[in-house]
Amino acid sequence: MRVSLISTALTALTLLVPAARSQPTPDEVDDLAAIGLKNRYAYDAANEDSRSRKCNSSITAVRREWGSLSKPERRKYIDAVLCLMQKPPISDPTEVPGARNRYDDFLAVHINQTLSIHATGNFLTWHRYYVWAYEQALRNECGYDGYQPYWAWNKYASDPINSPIFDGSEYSMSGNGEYVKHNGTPATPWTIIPPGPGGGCVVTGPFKNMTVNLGPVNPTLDGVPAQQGNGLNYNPRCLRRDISVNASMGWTKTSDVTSLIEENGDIYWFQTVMQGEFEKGSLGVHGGGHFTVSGDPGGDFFASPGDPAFYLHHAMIDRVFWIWQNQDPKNRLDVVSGTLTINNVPPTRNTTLDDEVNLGVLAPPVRLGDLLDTTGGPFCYIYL
Ligand SMILES: [Cu+2]
Repeated sequence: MRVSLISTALTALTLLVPAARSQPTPDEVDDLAAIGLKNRYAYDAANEDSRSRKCNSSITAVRREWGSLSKPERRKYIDAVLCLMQKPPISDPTEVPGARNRYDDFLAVHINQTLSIHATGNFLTWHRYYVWAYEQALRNECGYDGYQPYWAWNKYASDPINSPIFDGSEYSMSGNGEYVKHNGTPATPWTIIPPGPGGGCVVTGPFKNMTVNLGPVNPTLDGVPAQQGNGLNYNPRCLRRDISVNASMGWTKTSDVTSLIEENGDIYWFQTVMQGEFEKGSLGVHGGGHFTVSGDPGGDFFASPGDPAFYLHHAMIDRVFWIWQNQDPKNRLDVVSGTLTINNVPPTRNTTLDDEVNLGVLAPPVRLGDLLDTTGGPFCYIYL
């Protein structure tokens, strides 16, 4: 008898969903996710040696959309992030003199590796592993019993400031920055995001007193200069945002997400369109999400994980990758494209499945090919 372990898990989980959880209206991205999950069950059922067989029903984690979490569930996640910001760092102080807490350890690794993890062959797997390591830290070091939530950009693209993620309530990831006049955000050499209603310090919600300690390296906000050196020195300042409906409507609408998934069957094009074709004026859903938040460090290519919304954004990036993979599991679970250097500058060899993905102090190195299946390798999670 072949019963999909994941579908058994899902049935069990559906029964456990608390009644208090609100159910957002499913959209076409959710439809593609559901089709993908069905495909994946069928694929697993037909393949005895499917890697997901180790990821059984009792341990499959389900990552959910922020707006579908109950308020107490949101608050548990927020409190775990605040807890991480209170724990001592484990980075080598000679390498990361500015790290003051465990949250900074994650930011430091991203700053350090920025030029070898974006527009490279490892972009999707590196960030998948990175978000997973963060989720592990929240759970193992801060007692969090949920999983990494994601920000379904498209559900709130028309009004991100009033979304449950950024509405500034105690159940949000904090609100917009205070209004400060500025000249807009130079997202790329080809695209300047017009100034929005923020630009200053975040003064509402759970992260209003947060101190950003590292970076910026490549700031995009007027009046916030890059720090001297490599971005890893101590540079305490407030969290700033300039939430932009221009960016969210520009690149993260439902049609932006569905076309990315449906019109790019090849991993090269999928990851290229996702990350943005800057010279064509496109930020892609990746850049679109980052510049919906903007500010400091959100608008800094290197230090963007210094804004705690980063992890919800990158969970959605990972979900879109997962949805894309599940449209054709037979052909999309062992794919890699790209080289070792950003946009292949300077030129380097092609990335391979046997390359190592390295997160420094955050997690042990793993073979890239083992990070391509969210229900195989070190991972055991799906998205609902
Ligand atoms: Cu990144």
